[in-house]
Amino acid sequence: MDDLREKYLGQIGGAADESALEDIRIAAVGKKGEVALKMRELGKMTPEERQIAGPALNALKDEINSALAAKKAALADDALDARLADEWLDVSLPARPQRQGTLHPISQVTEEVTAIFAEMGFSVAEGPRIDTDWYNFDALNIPGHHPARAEMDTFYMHRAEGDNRPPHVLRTHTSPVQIRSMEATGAPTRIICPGGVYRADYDQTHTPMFHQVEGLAIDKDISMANLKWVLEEFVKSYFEVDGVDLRFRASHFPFTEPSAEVDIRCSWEGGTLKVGEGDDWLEILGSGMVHPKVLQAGGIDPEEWQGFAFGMGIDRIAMLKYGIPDLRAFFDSDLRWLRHYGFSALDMPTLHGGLSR
Ligand code: 2NM
Repeated sequence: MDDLREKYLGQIGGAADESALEDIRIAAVGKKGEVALKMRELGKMTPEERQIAGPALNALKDEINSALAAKKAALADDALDARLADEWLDVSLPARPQRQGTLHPISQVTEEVTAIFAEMGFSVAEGPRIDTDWYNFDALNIPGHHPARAEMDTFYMHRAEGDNRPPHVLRTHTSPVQIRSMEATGAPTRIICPGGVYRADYDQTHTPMFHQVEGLAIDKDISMANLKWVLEEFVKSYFEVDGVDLRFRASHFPFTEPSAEVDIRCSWEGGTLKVGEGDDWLEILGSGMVHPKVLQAGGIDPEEWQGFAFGMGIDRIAMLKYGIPDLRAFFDSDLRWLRHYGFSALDMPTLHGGLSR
């Protein structure tokens, strides 16, 4: 029995894996194993011999079974340790660099503006960048002879000889989207229209393609007072200040009556813009009450409805907020510039999360 114990405990100790252990179990304590064979020999013994050998064989069987279980657990532990050593992951490492690509400041500002107006119940409307001269001009009370057509430096689409379709232009503002939206949904309505617009102009402060956001609110009793409140809320949210003075200067646009240009109080001390303090004024947008003829062009009865509209340059307010000095750099696709002024694509602006972080 001592030989058996030594032999099997030795084999168990050296077993490399669970299947080797199973072979040892069958050979030692299986139904036809060596311990079972020895037990069969108990019948040939005298009662005195049997009284000693029987319990001793049972004890040996128990001992081998315990050793098998212990070795099985040890092998499982080793296997787990090996996996842990092999499959480790350092969760304290920094995330992979995610500034491979960045959000262009114009996209960032468009998202910010959209988030602010969404909070005030405005939804986003979009439309074609190539539109008819009717949607871009006539519907907005800018007739063919109107100087605004010439002033706008419009890009006209080429027309083949004999093409009788109405002339098409690259839209010079996003107002045609608002006419289309009036036609499609009628009144009441509250929309903003952000997007690219085109004018044949190129110098330090003008690019032939730039971005605008225009707003439109139409209801039974909308007034200039509503316009002032909405714009004040917008300016405070956008520039992330608690208070700001607005100055409404009488102006003229063909599509609004009355019309006003809006300045905000600011200071340029030390070369950086501070909104809401100081003695300077900064023009940021144009606005007014939508002209009855424009409502009519959009299929809305001006006897029943009225509304305000406004428009501003996205590129311009992006430059002001983020201290970008040269407009033309917006469209150069210079990777170094984009990395410097770009925003993380994962930080979508929300009012509760902070617009610009
Ligand atoms: C501006 C200034 C004032 C304007 C008007 C309209 C429409 F389509 F509703 F008539 N949209 N945007 C508007 C009014 C735009 O931009 C400086």
